[in-house]
Amino acid sequence: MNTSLLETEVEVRRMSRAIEARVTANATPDEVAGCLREFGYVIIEGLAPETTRQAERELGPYFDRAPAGTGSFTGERTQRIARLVARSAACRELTLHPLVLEVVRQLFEGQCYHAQLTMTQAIRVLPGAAAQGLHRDDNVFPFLHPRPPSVLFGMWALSDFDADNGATRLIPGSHRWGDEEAPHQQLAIAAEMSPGSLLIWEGATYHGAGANRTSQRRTGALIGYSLGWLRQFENQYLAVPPELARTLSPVLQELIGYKNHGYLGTYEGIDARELLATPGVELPAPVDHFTPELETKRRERH
Ligand SMILES: O=C(O)CCC(=O)C(=O)O
Ligand SMILES: [Fe+2]
Repeated sequence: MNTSLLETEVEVRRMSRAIEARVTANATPDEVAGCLREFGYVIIEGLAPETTRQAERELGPYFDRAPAGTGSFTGERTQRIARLVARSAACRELTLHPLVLEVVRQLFEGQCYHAQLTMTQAIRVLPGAAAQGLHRDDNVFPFLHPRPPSVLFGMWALSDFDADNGATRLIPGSHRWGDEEAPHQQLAIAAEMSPGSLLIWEGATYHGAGANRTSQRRTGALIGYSLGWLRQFENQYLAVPPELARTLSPVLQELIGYKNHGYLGTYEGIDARELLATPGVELPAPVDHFTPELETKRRERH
């Protein structure tokens, strides 16, 4: 990007506070999905304050023991707790938030039969932490940009998020950029929000944790979803093994990935959720997975 273009963008960003992608908890899925399509991110204020309070309590003992990261990306003053589905009932509830699931469904429509959970990670940015580099989460895949959404990340605020304590920084609209554009820091805004609010960003939106220049800790629970046929960021079958998955709701079992995606992810040729229902299932009759229902969905895409 040349200098004058950059200046214009910075100016537009300064003026854009009024059109910030921020909605209240009673927003409809269409409104939330509309913000994500337009800006590449959205903040939903006050969506689940009680559940995030519970999550904060449940994760406390893990944060007490968790080491900080070991590189500039993971952050040497940043703690990360994985496997939130296994570790926190409140995080299981956040993962299944109906507004979020409907937004994810809408954004992935036509790209997969169903979405899956890709990563769960509570992140605490400690006082003195340096800013994380701005990046695109979907760069873990060999995709060229721009492209339709493949990953959506939700950051639930478990503490205040502000410009000084390490709130996630994002470049509005950068989900539309090609791969040649550079993510200049000056274009980023801080996603300021209070506990219980949710920031969602599209995997192609440039973002990163901010620097923490305060004496307070910034804590969030990151819960990410992806197209049902992509490799998951977090190995969900190890994170949530069958003994535990068996005790969860069918929707959560599906999200974790136990439900096959057509011919992908079967167990003994059948839907792996049957292994959860009937432990020790062996040599079942194989099932056709190009069902008329999935065929119709596939054709709709073309
Ligand atoms: O902690 C944050 O605000 C963002 C973290 C992030 O983007 C990441 O680790 O990929
Ligand atoms: Fe990220």
